[in-house]
Amino acid sequence: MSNIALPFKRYTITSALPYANGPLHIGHLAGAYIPADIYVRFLRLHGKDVVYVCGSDEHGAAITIKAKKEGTTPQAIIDKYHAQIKDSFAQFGISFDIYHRTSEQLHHELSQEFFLNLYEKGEFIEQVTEQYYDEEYHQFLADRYITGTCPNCKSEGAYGDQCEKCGTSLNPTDLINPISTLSGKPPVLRETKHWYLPLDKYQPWLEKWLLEGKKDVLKPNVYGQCRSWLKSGLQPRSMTRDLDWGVDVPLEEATGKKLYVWLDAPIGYISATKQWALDTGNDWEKYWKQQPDPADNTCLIHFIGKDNIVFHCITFPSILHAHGEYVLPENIPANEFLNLEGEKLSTSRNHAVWLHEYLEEFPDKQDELRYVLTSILPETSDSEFTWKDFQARVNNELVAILGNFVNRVLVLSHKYFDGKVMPAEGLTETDRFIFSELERYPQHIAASLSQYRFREALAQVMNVARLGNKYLADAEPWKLIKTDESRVKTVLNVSLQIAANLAVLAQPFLPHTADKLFTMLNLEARDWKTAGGDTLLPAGHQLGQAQLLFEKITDEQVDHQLEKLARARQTAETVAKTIQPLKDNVAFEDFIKLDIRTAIITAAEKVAKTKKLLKLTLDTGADQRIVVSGIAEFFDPEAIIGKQVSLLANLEPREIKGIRSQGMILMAEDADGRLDFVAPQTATAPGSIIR
Ligand code: B3M
Ligand code: ZN
Repeated sequence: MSNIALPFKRYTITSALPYANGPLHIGHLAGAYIPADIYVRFLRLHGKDVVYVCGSDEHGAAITIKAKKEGTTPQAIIDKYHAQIKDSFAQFGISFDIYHRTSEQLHHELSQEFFLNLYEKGEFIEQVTEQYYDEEYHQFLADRYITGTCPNCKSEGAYGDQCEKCGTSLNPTDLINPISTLSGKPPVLRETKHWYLPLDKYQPWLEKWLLEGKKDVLKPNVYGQCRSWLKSGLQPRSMTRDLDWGVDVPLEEATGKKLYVWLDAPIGYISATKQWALDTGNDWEKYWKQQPDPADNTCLIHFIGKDNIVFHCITFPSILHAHGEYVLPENIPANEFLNLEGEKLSTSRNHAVWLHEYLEEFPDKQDELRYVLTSILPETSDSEFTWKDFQARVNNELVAILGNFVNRVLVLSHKYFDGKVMPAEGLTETDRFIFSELERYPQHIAASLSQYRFREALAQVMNVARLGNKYLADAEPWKLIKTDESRVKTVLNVSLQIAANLAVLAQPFLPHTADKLFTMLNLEARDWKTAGGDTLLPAGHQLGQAQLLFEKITDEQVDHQLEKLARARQTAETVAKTIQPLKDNVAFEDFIKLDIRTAIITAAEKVAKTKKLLKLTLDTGADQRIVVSGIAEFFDPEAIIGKQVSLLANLEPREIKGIRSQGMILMAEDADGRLDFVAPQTATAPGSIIR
């Protein structure tokens, strides 16, 4: 019934390959996986020839850095996270035809073939440049392995590719006082040769293919980014790296060098397809290469998050174009970012909802998360997940509308007619209106989906459930049953047709729920073209048992999640504070200029009109002096009289709140900002020297 144009013979759908350096969180699902899965299920329901491929991205500095941090090998890291990621996807019903990995031999070979193909065509520019090298570790340093002072905001600890404080993107040579994170020593510049993809040469082609050809095809957020990249002019980009983890550059003179991870990762889509074809007896080339017969065409679509736009719209298409035999992506429907409780999702600060934890805490509630995430997908701009909103959407929409409707229809059918579908007779105008609405919806939903408007599509599915809820509430079969049984038969028949339509329409979005619904209705899963029908359940059909589709999310569950996030935030702050970067070295001559000695507090009082300051009188052995100290929040003046302290005695005297303060007492500050005195363990004569 839906007459949506799906003109291609074949569909190759990809979702970004997640780095196998950590578990998945809701931001991943909302970015590149839920939309793709909905789209793929929708295509399959139209009987289309689809392959949906993905896999773990197992190369690049992200993996080696993680391995180093955890004191293990890259191989151990990718094995651990590949398995965990694959399992999370499977549990959420992300219906890949294959979930591959880029460490596979087949992938290495195909990536090398691609490199050689371009190399032999003379596409690469070979260039020798100076790059940072760690002499102690005998290796060139990936951008992330070099830290230093940001030339822009002057903060310490900026990375060779970016300052995370001010967001400026950097080259390693921009850093002031660069340090290798491997040896902790300044790296040296060394010459090294690399192979560059001449993106500047492809610029005119990209302008035509992308800016002209895809103006009305790409989502505005994607098109805008591409235009600004092209406007600022493309530069050659190195496709090789001096690394020891990755795909070997297949040239003798490049021994020890690896392919740039962003060269091999998208080829991962192709190698995954190749493996799938081997496993299933298909021809992978049909899904990737241009075919002589124009009707024998393939539609390639990349689902990604916005941080990957340039690689999928500019770099990878340039590579495919330079190669010459491959199809180019039809569309790249990138999503923006999903935030969590008012903040950016952050793996390093553990501000995230991890999928493997969700699955433990909300067992069998995959569709609830799929539903909420689909409702708030960051399709055109960043969006936000909050646990309160999760609860509201589950309780007020899934439970109160969809679940409630389906449950009432089933229960009433069992109660009045032993679970048999009764004939619909004497249709009223309302009944006819319902049937015409049912007929209309599949096309509208399909139209939204084909334009990647997943939120809108799901909202319409819920409107079908709302329609059913209202119809049932208005008809009141539980009252009517006493007076007009034949009308009740019709009302329940109409309601059951709505429920059956819901089962068909819900499939792309809520696959687990749709399965349950089909079981309850004792119906085989139906493809999209059956949607809209008013006899999906023929009279006389025996229904299955009613079961609850959803249950309410409790306040306790929400509070628990919020507490968990708060705890994670606290821990992250503690870690951030505890691991203060070390200051620059000082010379011993400078250190001994400091006159630190013990003293005893002989008097203490609050400084008027301040919260933090105490005025202390100290016995230094040599004199009695006044020091103003910011410790009032932690110590009562009376309680500290007689305490030993360490005093920096030759600090330039300062006027604080009108009091002349002579020196500074030393305090230890823990991660929570709590202060404590630093003093000898035993009673020591005032004036003892500390060094
Ligand atoms: N692994 C980057 C990312 O996870 C990268 C995507 C590869 S897609 C070919 O954001
Ligand atoms: Zn900065």
